[in-house]
Amino acid sequence: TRLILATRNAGKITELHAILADAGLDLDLVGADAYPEIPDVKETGVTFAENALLKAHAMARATGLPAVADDSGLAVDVLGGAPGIFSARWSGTHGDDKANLDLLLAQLADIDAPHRTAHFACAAALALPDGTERVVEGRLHGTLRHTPAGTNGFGYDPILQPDGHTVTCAELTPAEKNAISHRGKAFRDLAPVVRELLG
Ligand code: ITT
Ligand code: NA
Repeated sequence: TRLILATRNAGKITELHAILADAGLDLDLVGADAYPEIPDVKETGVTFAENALLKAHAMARATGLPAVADDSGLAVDVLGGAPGIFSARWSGTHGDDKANLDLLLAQLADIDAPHRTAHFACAAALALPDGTERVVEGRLHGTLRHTPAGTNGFGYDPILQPDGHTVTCAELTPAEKNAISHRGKAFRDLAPVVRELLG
C-alpha cells in the first residue's frame, strides 16, 4: 500500500521514514516530491492540527491515495508561543532555516536562561480519499541556547536543548532525536491508526 508523506521538507521526510519504519509500518512511503504537479495547499489554519489536516486532505484528494502530513514548529514561552505555526517563515523567507534561527536568536538576545523555555510541537494528520481523517500531536520541551550547536537535524534543532539533556537536538543522533521528539511522539501515536485504517 502506498502512503504519501505530504511534505516537501527534506528534514521531515528523512525523520518520517525512520519513525514509521521503526513503528512497524510496512508501506510504500513517497514524499510530495513524487507529485510535482500537485500545488502546495495554503496553510490557512490557525493551529498545527488544522494545517496538518489541510495538507493531508489536499494530497489525498488530489491523488486518490492515503496521505499523512506534519505541521510543526517551535513555541517560545516568552514570545507567547511564537513563532509557532509561522516557524518555517519567521524571517519572511519560507524554509530559510538559518535566517529564521538567526532572527529568533536576535529577538531573544536579552532573555536570560530561566526564561528561555520553549517546545517543539508537531501535529500528525492522516487523510483518506473518502474524507476520513485523524490527527494527533506531540511535543518536546526544552530550553533555548544563546549560540547554535550541532549539525544534525534541521530548522531550530541547533538551539533547542531538550529537558534532561545537555546537548541540543542537532547534537543528538537521528535515532536519539526521533526517540524523544515531538514528531516521533506524534507519528508513533498515529502509526496504529494508519495500520487500522489502511489494513
Ligand atoms: P511542509 O509544509 O511541506 O511539511 P514546512 O517546512 O513548510 O514543510 P511547517 O509549516 O510545518 O513545514 O514548518 C515547520 C518548521 O518548524 C520548520 O521549517 C522548522 O523551522 C520548524 N521545525 C519543525 N520541526 C522541527 C524539528 O524537528 N527541528 C527543528 N525545527 C523544526
Ligand atoms: Na505550517
